Amino acid sequence: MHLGLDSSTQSLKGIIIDPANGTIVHQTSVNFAADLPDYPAAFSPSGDPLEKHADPRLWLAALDLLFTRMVESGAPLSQIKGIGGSGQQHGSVYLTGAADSVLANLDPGQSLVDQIAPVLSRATAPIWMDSSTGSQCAEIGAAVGARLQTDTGSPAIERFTGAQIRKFYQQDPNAYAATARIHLVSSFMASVLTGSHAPIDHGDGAGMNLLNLHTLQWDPEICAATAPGLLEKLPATASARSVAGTLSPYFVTKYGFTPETRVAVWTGDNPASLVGTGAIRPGLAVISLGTSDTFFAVLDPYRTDPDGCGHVFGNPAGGFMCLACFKNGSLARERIRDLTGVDWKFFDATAFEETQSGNGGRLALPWFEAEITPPVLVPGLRANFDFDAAPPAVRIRAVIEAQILSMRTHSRWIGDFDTIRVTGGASRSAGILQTLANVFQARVETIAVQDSAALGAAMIAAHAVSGHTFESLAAAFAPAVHTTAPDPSTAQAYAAALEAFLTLETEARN
Ligand code: XUL
Repeated sequence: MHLGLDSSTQSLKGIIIDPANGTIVHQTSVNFAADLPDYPAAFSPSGDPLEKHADPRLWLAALDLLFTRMVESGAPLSQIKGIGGSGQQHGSVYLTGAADSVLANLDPGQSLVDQIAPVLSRATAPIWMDSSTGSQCAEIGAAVGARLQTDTGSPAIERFTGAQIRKFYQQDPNAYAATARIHLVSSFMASVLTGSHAPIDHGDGAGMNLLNLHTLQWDPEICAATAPGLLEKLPATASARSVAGTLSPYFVTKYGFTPETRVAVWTGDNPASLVGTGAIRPGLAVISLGTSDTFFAVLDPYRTDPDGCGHVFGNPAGGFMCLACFKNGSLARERIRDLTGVDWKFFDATAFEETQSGNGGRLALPWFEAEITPPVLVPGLRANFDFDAAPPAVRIRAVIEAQILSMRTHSRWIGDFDTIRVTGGASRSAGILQTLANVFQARVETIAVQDSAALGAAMIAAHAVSGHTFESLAAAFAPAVHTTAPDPSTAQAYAAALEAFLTLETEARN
């Protein structure tokens, strides 16, 4: 059996798969807000609303809690051969030189938090929701020039780890100097599990503006332009198809894993979702409706986004994937549901039955937070009608259609697709699935598991540790279980809606 973990923005999820039988054996999760309210998952240490950090102790406490829950519910931890994982992308964890011996000698009698917190050289971890590094991006972009995008897959991006590291170096040079290792959330979690510094894979590593996609190594010139001595502080790079190490005795003693359990190199949540949705070959696009909404697909050879919003990441199965990320995803849907005061049944289905495709031209850009795609730093809802006076169903369709039309517009550089796999919490909504099919005029498929990042992480472990092929794993765990066909009679309404969307977006950005 193989365990996949997904350390995301709002939760830590675990899923155990049995590849021999093609079965999902166990699923558990820890919800950060409900279960660990003492450690904030997204806050601003300075009060700047563009700044978003997490308390890294959260991820450690969640790991102990998740395994405790798994033991309590009888999960077969002693039968796990391999553990894989994914992390929210771009977030970074800063450790002193003392981390090496602390990680190697974890005492099962104490918690992970108590032992690892003292070796954090930075108390907080900037995460992907952070948009506060505009000046650092300008500096890195000016120093490196156009090859930053062609070689790393993205121009200088606010939430990417390079700009975040530069900000830390500028604001707290002493703490930066005291930092011996900088990990991503993914490689940090793998390091805790193995008891030694784990590598960063090419999927998550490409979200740092530091990895040269031609050499698959850290780019020395770009690292030097980002912060002094950075190259020496980064872990090694590795393929997600390799093993990081064996499981630390801490977890063997405390939770009943066997000492032979091996830990695969972790990756980012989007690359893991690519695997978990079975989209590791060209031709199939994925829309992940999570805290962020993302649109991604394999593209080999890769191309970069001419508008400078999108990214290229490593595909855990080899080669590359292209991605567009929208920050106002499920949090915006939750805000609109709260504002309209409806229940999820109304939000997911009734609202779409009570309104027409195209919503009579009414659209609302839900930029409750600074947006990533397109880049918008001043938050706020932007509607082209009297939003507050409209009935709930009209307001809901206005937001969902704006989200989907934005995806349509800003994913064009990746390509046009006949079939799109949809995953994440909001893929339960019949109204959203039908609107996606109609806006893209594509077949929309869902798979049985909504947590495709955790599933993908388990599949990566089954591949890296036990040699199962990605094709056989996708056939067993990610077949399409439901298909929504596009309604061709809506194509004209959405062609008009796209024009209205572009007008509204252009006005809102000026
Ligand atoms: C991708 C991105 C988000 C996070 C969410 O570039 O920033 O999708 O990975 O966890």
